[in-house]
Amino acid sequence: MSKVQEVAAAVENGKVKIVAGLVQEALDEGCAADEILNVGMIGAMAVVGEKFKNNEIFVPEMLIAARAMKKGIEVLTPVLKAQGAEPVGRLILGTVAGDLHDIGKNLVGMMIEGAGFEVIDLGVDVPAEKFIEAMKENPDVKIVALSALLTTTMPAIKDTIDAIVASGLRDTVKIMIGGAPVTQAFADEVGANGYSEDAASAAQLATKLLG
Ligand code: B1M
Repeated sequence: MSKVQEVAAAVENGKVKIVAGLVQEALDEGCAADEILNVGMIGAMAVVGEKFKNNEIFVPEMLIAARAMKKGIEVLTPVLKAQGAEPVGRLILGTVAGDLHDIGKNLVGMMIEGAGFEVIDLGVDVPAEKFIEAMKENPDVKIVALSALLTTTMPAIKDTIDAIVASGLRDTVKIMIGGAPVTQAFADEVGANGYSEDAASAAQLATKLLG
């Protein structure tokens, strides 16, 4: 098994403690950082996402794999930055105003990072104005991703989208939404560009929206 394959297997199987060491060994052996990222890590997370979608693994395994990937990315980030490798795109993510749930959002962020994006995570209980401020500060952002876990905070998704429209910035971004009570019908109703049910499909959707 090549070192890159070892990295992929370690990420897939959530071997948090050994991933950073394996990534370093792969770099020391002369493997290209982007190959380690794309084949070893993003590829592994795609497998994890598929397994999650097919109910072969569940949230804890996905969280551990995501954590393992983060450890590897910590080692790769300075190398990739030094090489000037650009992320595929930048995305603003947050849980909407009034809502403190962040476990799902964090998973979504990790999976989207795994798809090669740079994620600007605004956290939880994010008012519409803060999303707009972040869009103004980061004009190259192509996607805004809104999470809500409560039926009572779903209207904050609509309020956020309405505020983005009112700010005149709606045409500069695609907006994707999700969270347990959110549906495709709701996404259509509030004028979002896309909805996804889980973190794995959120990463696929972000890639599609960028296209
Ligand atoms: Co809360 N809570 N909670 N809670 N909580 C729920 C959501 C609830 C369903 C529990 C229940 O009653 N059965 C219920 C909501 C009912 C409703 O609105 N229909 C509820 C309630 C009522 C509340 C409070 C109001 C309770 C109270 O205080 N009386 C309160 C509200 C606080 C607030 O936000 N203002 C509250 C508080 C909390 C805690 C703080 C204790 C804690 C959150 C801790 C944290 O997040 N750091 C908490 C928790 C843990 C839950 C449950 C048990 C678990 C949520 C979770 O993390 N799931 C939840 C019950 C449940 O879901 N079974 C519940 C795991 C996570 C991986 O899944 O978040 O769904 P999920 O994310 C998924 C998808 O939804 C999707 O992908 C993720 C991964 O696959 N997804 C996206 C999420 N965001 C996405 C964005 C996308 C795309 C996909 O694109 C942008």
